[in-house]
Amino acid sequence: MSVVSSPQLRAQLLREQLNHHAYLYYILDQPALPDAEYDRLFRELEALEAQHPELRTADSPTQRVLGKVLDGFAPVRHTVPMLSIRTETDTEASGAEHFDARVRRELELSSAAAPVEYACELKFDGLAINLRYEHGVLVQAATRGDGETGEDVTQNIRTIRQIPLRLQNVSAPVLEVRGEVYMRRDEFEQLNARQRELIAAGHKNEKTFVNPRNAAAGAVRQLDSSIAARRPLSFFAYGLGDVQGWDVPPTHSGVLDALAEMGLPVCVERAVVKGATGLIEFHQRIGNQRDALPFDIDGVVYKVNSLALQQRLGFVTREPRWAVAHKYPAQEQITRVLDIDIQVGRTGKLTPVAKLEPVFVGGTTVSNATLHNEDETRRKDVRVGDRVIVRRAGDVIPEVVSVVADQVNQVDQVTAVGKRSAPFDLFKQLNGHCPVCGSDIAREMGEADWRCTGGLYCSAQRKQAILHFAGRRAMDIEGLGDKLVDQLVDSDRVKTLADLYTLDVATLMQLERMGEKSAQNLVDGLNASKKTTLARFLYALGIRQVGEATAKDLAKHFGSLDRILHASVEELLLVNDVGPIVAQSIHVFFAQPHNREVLDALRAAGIHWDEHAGSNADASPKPLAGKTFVLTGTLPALSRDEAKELIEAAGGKVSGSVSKKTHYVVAGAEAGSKLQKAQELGVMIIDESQLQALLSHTT
Ligand code: 5U1
Repeated sequence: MSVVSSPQLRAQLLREQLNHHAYLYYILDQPALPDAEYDRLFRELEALEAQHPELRTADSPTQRVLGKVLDGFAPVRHTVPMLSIRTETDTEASGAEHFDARVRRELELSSAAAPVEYACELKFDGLAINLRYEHGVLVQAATRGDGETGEDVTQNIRTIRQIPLRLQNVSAPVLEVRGEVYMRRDEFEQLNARQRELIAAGHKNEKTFVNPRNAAAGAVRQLDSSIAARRPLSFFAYGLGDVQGWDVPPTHSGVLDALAEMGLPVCVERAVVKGATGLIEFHQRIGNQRDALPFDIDGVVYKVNSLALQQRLGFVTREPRWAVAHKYPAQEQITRVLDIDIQVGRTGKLTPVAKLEPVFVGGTTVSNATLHNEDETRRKDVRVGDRVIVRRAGDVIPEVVSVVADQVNQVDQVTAVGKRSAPFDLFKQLNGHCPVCGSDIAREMGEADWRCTGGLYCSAQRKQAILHFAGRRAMDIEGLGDKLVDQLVDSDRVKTLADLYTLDVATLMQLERMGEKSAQNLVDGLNASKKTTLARFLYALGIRQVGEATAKDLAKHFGSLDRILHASVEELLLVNDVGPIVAQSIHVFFAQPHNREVLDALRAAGIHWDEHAGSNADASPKPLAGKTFVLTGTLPALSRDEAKELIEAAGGKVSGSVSKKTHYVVAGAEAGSKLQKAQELGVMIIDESQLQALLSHTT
C-alpha cells in the first residue's frame, strides 16, 4: 500500500526502489525482493507515468526499452577520443617482459629502480562502448567507431540491465565511463539453441550467431531496441572518457574501485601487481582459469597503475604507451573438413560431426567439431573439402562456425572431379537408416533433429545410455569406461542396464585387456553403486529432458519411485521447473512396459536408496538449511561432488559464485578468484576439516 500521497514523490520512491533492486539483482547477484514484488512495483510506476507523462524521467526503469525503431544511428563525436590498445601477440611470458621493459625504458628507470606498479584486468571479447552520465544520469551511449566519431546506440544500451540508468552518489556534471558490452558463454549457447529451434520451426529470417562477440555487436547495432532487449547482453566498465567536476583517483585501480562504488559492473578478476613477475603471474593464473570463466576473453590487459605516470608516458598514434593487451592462443582457427560423420546419441539423436584436419585451437588439438543438425549444416553450407572456421571456447564442444568465404577457398573447394561436393543431406547420406543398427531414421515436424527409431535395440544408444548410467554424477560405477562398454554391448553380454549387475569376475575376464584385478574392481564398483539416492537413480535412467536438477526436484517432490511411476502429467507439472514437455517425457518413459521391466530388474538386482530421504515429506531436522556454500580449489579428501552432496544432504545449498549472501566458502588447494572475492566481501572461509565439523554437528 502506498503511504506517499503525491504522485511525484511516489514515482521518485518507486524509481529509487526499482533501481536499487536492479543493482542488487544484476550487479551484486543478491536479489532482495521476490520477482513478483518487483513486477508489482514496476507496474505501479508504469501506471503512474501513463497517468502523469511528465513524471517519466530518463532514469526511470520503465524507459529501458523505448520501442522506437530508428532509421539509422546518429554520429557521436567523442569529447575525448576512444583510444585502442596495443596488442602483444607473443602469448608467452616474454610478451609481459617486453611490455615492462618498454615502460621502464620510456620512463627512463634504471635497472636498480623499484618495479613499476601495474593494474591487471581481463581483455573482454566484446564491443567497446562509451557511457555518458550527466549529473549521474545516463544520457548517451556510443560505440567507438573510428575513435573520433562513434554511433549513438543509447536506445539499445539502455536495455542492458546491468548498466545503471543513474549512478549512485554521483552529481558530477559529466562522467564518461568506458567499457565492453559482451555476452556470457552460457547465454550465447542458449540464444543459439533458441535460434536453432526457431529455424527448425520454419522461421526463415532467423539465424544462429558465430560467437558471443558477434552476437553482442549485432545486438548493440539493432535499429529496433526491442530486439536488443531480447539478447542477453552484459557489461564491464574499465576506464574513463570525458570527466568534469569529479575528483579522479590517482590510480587506475582506484578509478575501477570508484566505478564499482557507483553501481557499475567492474570485473572482480583484477589485480594490482609489481613488475614483470607480477604480470606473468597474472597472465598464467587467468590463463589457467580461462575455460572456467563464464565469458570469452582473448587476453589480459596491463595498465601502468599511476595516472601521473600514464600521463608522462602518453600515446603513439591511437594507442597509449602505458597499456597493452597480452593475448592467449586464439579460440577460433581455420582448418579443412575431411569428412562429415553422423553420430548416434543416447536418445537416438543423429548429429553430423565434421572430421577435421587437426588444428590447435583454444589450447588443445581439435579434430572433430559438431555441426549440430542438418539444418545448421545446410544453413552454413558446410561440405566435405571446405575450409572452415572452428571455435573451441570454455568446455563447450568444438563447433564449425562458418565456411571461409574467399577466393582461395572457392578454388580449394573444387574436388578432384572439378566441382564442390553436394550440399549436406543427412537422410541421403544414411540411405534412411541408422548407421549403427540399421533402423529407420525419422524427423518429426517442428524438430531440428533426425533420430534413430531403434531405441535400446540400437547398440549406439545402449552404449551411450550405459555410459550415462555409470557416470560420476549418476550411479558412479568405478571402472566402467567406453572401451569396456563397447565390448559388453558388442558381445551382447549387456542388453539392458540391469544386465550390468549380472556380470561376474569370470565373465568379465573373458573380455580383452581384462585381468582378474580389473574384473574384481568393476564388480566391486557395481556392488558399491547399488546404494544410491533416488535423485541419482532418476538422473541415471537417462529420461529425455531430465537432467540432474530435474531429477533432484522430482525426488524431493515425490520422495519415492513408486509415486513418480504413478504420477499423472498434471501431478508432474506441480514439480518445480517441470513444464509440459518435461512432464510428458517423464510420463511416457514410465508408461513403457520395457522401461518398467528394466526398473524392476534393477531393483531386483539390489539397487536401493532411502525412500523419502531429502524429500518434502522428510521431516528430519536439516541443520545446514538456509546456509549457502561455495566450493573452491581442491579439497584434500572430498571431491567437489562429494562435498556438494554432503552439504545438500544436510539441507545446505551449493552455489557457483560468491556474494554477500554466501555463508561459507570452502577453500582447498589452488583456490582462485572465489577465495579472493570471499575475502573482499568478508565471507567466512573454512577448510575441509571445518566443513566436516559442521556436517558432523548435523547428524
Ligand atoms: N580491460 C580493458 N579492456 N580494454 C580495452 N581495459 C581496456 N582498455 C582499453 C581497451 C581498448 O583501452 C585503454 C587502454 C585506452
